[in-house]
Amino acid sequence: MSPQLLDPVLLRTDFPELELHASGKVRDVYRLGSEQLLFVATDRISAFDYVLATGIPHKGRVLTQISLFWFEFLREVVPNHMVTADVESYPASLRSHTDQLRGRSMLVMRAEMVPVECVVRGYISGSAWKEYKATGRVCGIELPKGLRESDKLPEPIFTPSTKATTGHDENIPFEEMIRVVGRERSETLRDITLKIYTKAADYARTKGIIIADTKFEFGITSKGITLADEVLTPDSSRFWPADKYQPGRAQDSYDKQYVRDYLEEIRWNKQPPAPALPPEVARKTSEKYVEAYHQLTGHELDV
Ligand code: Q0Z
Repeated sequence: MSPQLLDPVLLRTDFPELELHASGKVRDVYRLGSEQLLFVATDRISAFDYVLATGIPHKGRVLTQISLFWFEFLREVVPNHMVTADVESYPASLRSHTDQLRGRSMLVMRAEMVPVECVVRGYISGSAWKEYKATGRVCGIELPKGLRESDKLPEPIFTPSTKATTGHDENIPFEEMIRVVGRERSETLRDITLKIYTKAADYARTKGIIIADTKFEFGITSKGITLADEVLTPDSSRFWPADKYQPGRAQDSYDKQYVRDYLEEIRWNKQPPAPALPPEVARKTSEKYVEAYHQLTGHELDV
């Protein structure tokens, strides 16, 4: 087998012998028998809802390693779907792909997914800020008057959402989640969501990172309610550098700010096709991801 020379940028996975289970903007999931899935994080990046033409070196590995860190950090609070990320112990059928899978993939238990996204917010931003400005509430939760954009909330709030037909998630009241998922299960999911967000956000804050909000996905497996999908990554969360935090405006993104600034600078009309990034923008963005991993975990990503 030919050795991998240098972590090449992976834009698309190509496993023609595997059945695709789901494919997202930046990652792909394949079926492995009936019980397991292979999750692969590519180096694709999205901005303003589109996948850009340029990959970000190491991004897939950084996101995978961040999820693995949190699975371990949270393992005593909630079971998770991870089986192994050790490519050498993957099934023999994946042997020919070992080099492209290393560091950026994991084998997981296939779960019966809960059809509601468990969103938790410690700060008011994005769609919640819009809803609050219009109604004073978010997902039916009354919030204090006079909040500014990006303010810390008096306590974290659970703001479930469902995939709307537009492709954008739609915030729903907790009562609507109860109709879809059932009361007892909804209450359990809400309680777990608030508990793991609080534990993770308290930890991240000690490392200089504000996790303003995040989205968890749960499934049901033989372990009961199981934390699935990616967890507390910059793609599923808003990470803000704590030393730049300034309520009253939108915050800079920890990871995507160079990309957004470039796309604004070239005045892309935010219609496809999405542009490519200059090498320096891709390189500086890559450095931000690698830095986020180091800042959060204290571990070096070998680059
Ligand atoms: C997660 C998604 C992605 C596109 C399905 N353990 C599980 N069992 C069954 N299904 C899933 C999981 Cl995590 C599952 N998604 C979300 C992930 C690309 C969509 F990488 N879809």
